[in-house]
Amino acid sequence: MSIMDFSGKKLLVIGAGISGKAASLALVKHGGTVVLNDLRPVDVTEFPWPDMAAKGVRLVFGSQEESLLDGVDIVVPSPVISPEIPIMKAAVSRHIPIWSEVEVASRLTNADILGVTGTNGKTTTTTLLGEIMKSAGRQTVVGGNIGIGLSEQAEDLPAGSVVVAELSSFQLEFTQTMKTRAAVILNITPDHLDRHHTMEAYAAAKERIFRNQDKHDCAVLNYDDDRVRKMAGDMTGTVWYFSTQEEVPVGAFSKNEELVLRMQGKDTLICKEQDLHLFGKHNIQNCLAAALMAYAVGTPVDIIRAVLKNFKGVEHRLEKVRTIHDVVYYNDSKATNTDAAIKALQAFSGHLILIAGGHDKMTPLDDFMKLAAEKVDTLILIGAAADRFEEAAKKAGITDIRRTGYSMEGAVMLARSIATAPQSVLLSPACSSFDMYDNFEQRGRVFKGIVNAI
Ligand code: UMA
Repeated sequence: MSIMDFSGKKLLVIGAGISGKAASLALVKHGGTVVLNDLRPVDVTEFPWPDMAAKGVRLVFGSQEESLLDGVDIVVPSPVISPEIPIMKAAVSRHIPIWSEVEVASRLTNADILGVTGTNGKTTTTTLLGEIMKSAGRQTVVGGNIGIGLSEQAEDLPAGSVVVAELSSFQLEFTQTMKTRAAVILNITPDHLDRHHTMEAYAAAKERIFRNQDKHDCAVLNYDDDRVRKMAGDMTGTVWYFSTQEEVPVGAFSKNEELVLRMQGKDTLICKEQDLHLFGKHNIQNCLAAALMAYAVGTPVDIIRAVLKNFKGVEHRLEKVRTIHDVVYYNDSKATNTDAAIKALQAFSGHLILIAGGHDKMTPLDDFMKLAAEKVDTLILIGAAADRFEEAAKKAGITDIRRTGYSMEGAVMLARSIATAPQSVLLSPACSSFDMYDNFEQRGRVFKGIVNAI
């Protein structure tokens, strides 16, 4: 696709966060007339890009009136903007096209887009794939839901380069023509149902990652996830699978602790599980997915293997922080839902002191607590969710439950006072962080700071 010229187009960008700012700057640079709007009275003196107005972006902060839509050709909502807020409903009734920021990015680049989505594992897979593509010598940028505006990364990249994009359901919901050269859905489990309402709608938003693919493009599906595997019937791209349970007909799988690529009936060893720094079944899935995506765009297995063997993981995802008296401390602050925390627990054989809790997303706790009852010796609860978590933990048969209120320091110090090898201390909250922190990154850094200060 050629790079779009937005001259003569009036665009309303809603939300002045990372994506709103990235989209606004990219759009003015490509000729658009842009209004950047935010409901909050954003303090422009604290704005990281105080020169936005100078670059031609008109800023309207503190209200979100429908009149902002007058004369607008395209609305670009930030991911968090729900289709149910009044201005979005008005845009629909006025038949104004709605493009997410990643759709804008796709219109401004000639690069191949490699898209990664799924409820969990996106960031690890995206980061790993980015590393493989760089190692393969391709001009590569990484962005999207990983915390980097995709449009500022992708714009004006030439053909032959690569955009590795972590894509959330929010971002995919408003894509139109975006075409991925290869894309993966890692898994789908309940999340963001406050926005999408049903699992079907949530899965449908994610499935849009494959929209517009042709047979030269590759759709990578998780064979072990029923909902994802069954999407094969809808695909217009070539389907490859990954599995940690079965030998797939075409794709990649793990068997006898080896990661194997299977193409046209021929098997090639990618690497052994013991060669990896990442651990846990979910991480094997992430490695298989990244390997397939890289292979889909012509990367030799030798390069994939070398990067997999070197990759040390991503901050806040089962990140090893420190060993104190043979007790290892892990930071898994990114586990903002029970499914992610379950994956962390599954990675350990047991002997855990688990620090959990935070802002309660009110998702069911039964499966999480059932597994915790098997793996966790002591459960330390923090934050707003503590009451409900304690009740569910007791119901699941966990007996050693402690609480330290809203104190992470209290939780770490308590863990330290009771932990002895072979136990490990794991922060995997199964909650978002907003009751105590700005985001999960801040929560993870606070945890690491306390552990490192011991
Ligand atoms: N706002 C309005 N009107 C409203 C609601 C919000 O104007 O009715 C404004 C807010 O005042 C705020 C802005 O919208 O200023 C925030 O927009 P945003 O939350 O979409 O923030 P961004 O900084 O653009 O971050 C987004 C993603 N955020 C979300 O999806 C919630 C980031 O993903 C992403 O990294 C970034 O774009 C760059 O692509 C974060 C995330 O939590 C990590 N993602 C979810 C997840 O992973 O579970 C989907």
